Amino acid sequence: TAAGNRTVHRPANLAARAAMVLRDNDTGTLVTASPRLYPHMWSWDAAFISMGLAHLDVSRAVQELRTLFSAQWHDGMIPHIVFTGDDDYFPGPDRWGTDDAPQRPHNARTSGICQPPVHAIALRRIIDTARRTSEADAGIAEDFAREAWPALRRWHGWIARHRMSEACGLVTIVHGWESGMDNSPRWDAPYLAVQPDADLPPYVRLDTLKVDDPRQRPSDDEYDRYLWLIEQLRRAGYYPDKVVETSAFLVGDVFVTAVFALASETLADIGAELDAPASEIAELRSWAGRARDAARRSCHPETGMARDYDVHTGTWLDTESLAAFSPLLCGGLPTETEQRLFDTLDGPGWSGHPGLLAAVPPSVSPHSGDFDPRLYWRGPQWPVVIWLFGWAFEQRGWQRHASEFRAQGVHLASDGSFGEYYEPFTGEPLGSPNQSWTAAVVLDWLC
Ligand code: 2M8
Repeated sequence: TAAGNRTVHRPANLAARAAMVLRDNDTGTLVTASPRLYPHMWSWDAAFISMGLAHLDVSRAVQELRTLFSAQWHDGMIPHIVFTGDDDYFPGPDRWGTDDAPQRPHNARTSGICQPPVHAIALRRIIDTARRTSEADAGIAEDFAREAWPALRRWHGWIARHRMSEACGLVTIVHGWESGMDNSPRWDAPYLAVQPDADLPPYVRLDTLKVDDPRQRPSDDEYDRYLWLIEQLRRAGYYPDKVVETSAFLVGDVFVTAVFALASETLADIGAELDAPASEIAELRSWAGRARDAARRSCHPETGMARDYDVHTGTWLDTESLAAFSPLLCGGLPTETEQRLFDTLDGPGWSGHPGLLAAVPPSVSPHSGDFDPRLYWRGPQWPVVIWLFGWAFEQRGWQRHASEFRAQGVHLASDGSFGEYYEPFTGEPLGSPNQSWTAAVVLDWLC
């Protein structure tokens, strides 16, 4: 069937196509983030991909996380990219220069930063899916949860130790890429302080060659800053404390903080089911509590919208991005503030904007001066972020919002192209087609 120019697939057909994307992008031990643009494993993509895979084959799903965790750094960090042999991506491992870092894993080449810690959430989802499927699948998932527990604890411990900022309590990031929302207007002000000098080694971008329209990607000026930060990280030898001391970009990220709170609580629940030591569970819950408090304290006193914090300038960053709703992921707000946030989210500046094809929030409010409906993290809708909010709503007992996000998310993706992101008014898929995490969350919505 077709709605206007847009093809619309029925659910069964859409699920079959999503499964095909995951199979096509599978190299055997990892599913690449997308076929051409991202031919490697990304940390938070892998988490979402694994829970999509759980609907096809639970053993394959746990293998995905196993591959990622086997590239964990000795200090506990889960790196943001695990490189495959393919060198068709920039910056690749040579540019990162992580081979010289003593903390790096010896069996894999990786980048030297991290991404939002959604992995415990994926594990939870895999266990729940497997338990619904069969006893045998439940056994596979639970055995893996026991196997993965130490790695996940060390990962959360790394964040708690090195990234919970004394200045604002939020989890800090040292590169916009660590937020997962690379060129979001959230980072415009902090990036002004990142001034590449003549020492920036020359480079050639590859990403802009792999999308239909390079204007859907960050600018060259932004890439200079991204690469300059890598130069600084490299010079700091990727030692976590030195990195935090020397990076020109140091920002408390309220979205990562809320994800960390939610994932730490989720991991603690998994630990309780596995009879993990009480002290380890309590430690996770205390990290969750600290992160939740910090997310709450970030909220603007009048609007209730959550904010990031620029540690170098000591300023709160007010940006009309989806991250402003982060406390809804982890809780901790007074009921009134929470209600106000929901009203804003449902209102005309967000999901309730009358022009949207699907009633789910865009990455930036269409009412914001920063909004660009076609530009990456500056306006398009991202199914994967919608999934995360929807899942959290379900956990928190907000079933109506959860099922609304699911139905509208499916509607957005029903053209079957599994775009990386979508133009919110027309539903045109943008960025990479056949993006694995889009296929994975659509599969999860449909199963
Ligand atoms: C995008 O980021 C990478 C850099 O990490 C890139 O632009 O090359 C982001 O959307 C990020 O959140 C995502 O994990 C990655 C792979 O899908 O692509």
